[in-house]
Amino acid sequence: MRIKIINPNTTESMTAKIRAAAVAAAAPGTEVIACNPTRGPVSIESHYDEAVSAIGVLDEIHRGEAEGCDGYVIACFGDPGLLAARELARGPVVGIAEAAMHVASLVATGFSIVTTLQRSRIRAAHLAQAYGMAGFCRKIRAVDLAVLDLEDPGSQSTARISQECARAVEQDGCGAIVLGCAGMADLAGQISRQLGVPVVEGVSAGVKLIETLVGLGLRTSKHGDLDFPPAKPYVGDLSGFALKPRRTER
Ligand code: 5HY
Repeated sequence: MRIKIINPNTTESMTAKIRAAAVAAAAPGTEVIACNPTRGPVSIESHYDEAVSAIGVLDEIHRGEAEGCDGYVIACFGDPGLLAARELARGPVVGIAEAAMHVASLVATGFSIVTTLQRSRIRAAHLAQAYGMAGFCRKIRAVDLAVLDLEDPGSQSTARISQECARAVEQDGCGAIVLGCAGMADLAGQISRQLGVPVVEGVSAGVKLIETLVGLGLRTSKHGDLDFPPAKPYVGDLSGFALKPRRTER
């Protein structure tokens, strides 16, 4: 099975961290391709960053379809371009926010999310609502670090994240923690051991979900709104995104 993990931002050190988490989670026999777009924001911290980064995600899905990928993980906690990616892909696509929230809801009746910036809490709340996870989500906390601070060993980011997770366990009535950034993919094991609760990061959760879905023989439904997008001309710089007419495969 070949799974493509797409870091929607353009920071290669973060892609390397995501790749390591994905490879550690993958079963023997699963090939992991980890990539990031070559154009777009260095980190995703706003609706604007998400909208622009979705173009790079779709570029990578197009390439992945040509490379014969069986499934995809979108490795940014905003899950940018998720539904558009599902329209393009034959196999399953999961976002790490979606994956982590669903997995946490299976091992606890409630989870708290620990993310980077205060403003990201609102985007995470929208996603919890959209995924039907709001009832499981006890609280969304932020550590007031920019996404790229997680790449800087001098930022004390690991200590601040684990302290915030500890506060969540003490104060929120949650049984599990969801880490709210792909740049935290290396921290789940150590924080879980420190706190004695499940700590879910979405990259490994996403890889295991894709392995499960592909193993069950499930593909993205092409009946309804996730069918391949209608062919039409695109003009200007985006003309390369025009799709050719195709016979729908079901
Ligand atoms: C992420 N940003 O996982 C998100 C986190 C966020 O560049 N990778 C990013 O704050 O939305």
